[in-house]
Amino acid sequence: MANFIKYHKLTSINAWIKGALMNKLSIFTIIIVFPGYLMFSCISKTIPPPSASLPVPTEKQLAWHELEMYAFVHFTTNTFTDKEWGYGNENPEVFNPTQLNVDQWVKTIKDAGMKALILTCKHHDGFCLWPSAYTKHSVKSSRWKNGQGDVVKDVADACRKHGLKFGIYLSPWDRNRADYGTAAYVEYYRNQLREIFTNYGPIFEMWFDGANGGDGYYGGSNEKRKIDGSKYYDWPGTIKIIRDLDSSVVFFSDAGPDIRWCGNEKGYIGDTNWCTINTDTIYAGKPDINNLLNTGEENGKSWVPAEVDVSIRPGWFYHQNQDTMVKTAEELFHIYLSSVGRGANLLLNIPPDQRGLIHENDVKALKEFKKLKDSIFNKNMAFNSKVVTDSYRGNSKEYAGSNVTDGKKNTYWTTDDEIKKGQLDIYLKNKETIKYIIIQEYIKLGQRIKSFTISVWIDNNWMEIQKSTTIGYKRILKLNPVKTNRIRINIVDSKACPIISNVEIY
Ligand code: FUL
Repeated sequence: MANFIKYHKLTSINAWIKGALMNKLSIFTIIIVFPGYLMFSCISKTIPPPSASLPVPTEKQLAWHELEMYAFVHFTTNTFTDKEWGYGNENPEVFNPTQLNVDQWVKTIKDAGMKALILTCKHHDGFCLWPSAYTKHSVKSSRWKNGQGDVVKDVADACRKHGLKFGIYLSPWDRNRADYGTAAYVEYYRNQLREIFTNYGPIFEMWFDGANGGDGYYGGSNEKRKIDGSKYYDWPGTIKIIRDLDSSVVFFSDAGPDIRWCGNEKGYIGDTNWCTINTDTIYAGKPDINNLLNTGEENGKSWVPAEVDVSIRPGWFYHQNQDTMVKTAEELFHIYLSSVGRGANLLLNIPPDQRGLIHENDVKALKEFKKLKDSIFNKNMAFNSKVVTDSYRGNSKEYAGSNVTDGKKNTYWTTDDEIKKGQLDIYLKNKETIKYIIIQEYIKLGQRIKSFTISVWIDNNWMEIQKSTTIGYKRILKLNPVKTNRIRINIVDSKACPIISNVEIY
């Protein structure tokens, strides 16, 4: 009994202490912990990022977008025979550059602000710039270095030495081969790809040319041959062979699969340019698809961004009579705005001459182009500027407007999922004359914006000065120069909540 009383006294004392403690804890909880928790959770609440608006680029494609501008180099027997398309019967001995200096090519290209080089290892005439084990129709039968030279190796090495990426063009159409049009030729072509990818890689881009003209030498047959461009080369099989050798390469052709043609050779992509397209019905050389390639498709199922290929001269190969026809710095800058400035990449052809050098006139034009471009994009007036938006995702700073002027490519402004428009007002410190605006979507999560306008604050009013459609990886808008201290980007419509990672003003 004594034990019983003792036990109950003790338990009730314990209960009392516990109760008191609990009460204190409850009071403590109500006064301090709970509001603290609420405040903490408000501050630290992470709002999830928007989910991807499919399709999205692969890592390789993202890296490709960032290259923006690189050079094409067309060089073969045509350089010495003054032709654009060699017939295939050229004597390999004619290939004999007297002062070949690939360092001069690479330096010129790099100094112009380009990040890669794509070399025509074999053009339609079939002459190979490397000593292929599968044909005699190559540098090894030329007078250059007594047949001991290898242009592909020299260029690949020079690119690596100077920090440029190296890419290749290997014409599927071959006007020299007797077996062109048969299965044996496709095997020949694949063997050459194996050779190049094994000996000269890594290769950042492989350029498949859709041209299949018809007539040619074909080992002496001198006839017209037609192949079915959609089937003959079995592209999926060919591409698999290469991917197994080098998984880092991106493939260019009319239809992709990684990069698509822009639909013309004049140097422009559509003002509306979707990186997305439905590739199912497109194949290299298919007629009447140029307009589609030029704009892409808003609801395309695959991410296949466009590359704009154009030559600095009228021809793709060097011709002395075109020495005075080299595009001027202003023309090159216009091309830059119509390609890179519309979310495509620019592949600018710069053909070496018979000496094996990039001609002085081309070097001069490239230098002036670089100077002009640098003078225009000299000081980004928007850097670190205040940005006021009509809304931002979950009211979380992580997605606020200031992310577009912080100079970081992985931060962005975006809205709540259901909001498909938005306004970003960029406040400059002083009134400035503005001439260009650069806008970039955060394409990692897909291309979204369908239409937008630009307005400036003048005389206490917003004045609309530009109206356009897509933005994509990069949009550069040339403005009629205007003095203002406030610029409004108004996203009018978007496939999903808009996401902008960067805005620059010049
Ligand atoms: C075309 C070719 O026929 C031209 O000669 C040039 O190589 C150009 C880049 O592609 O299809």
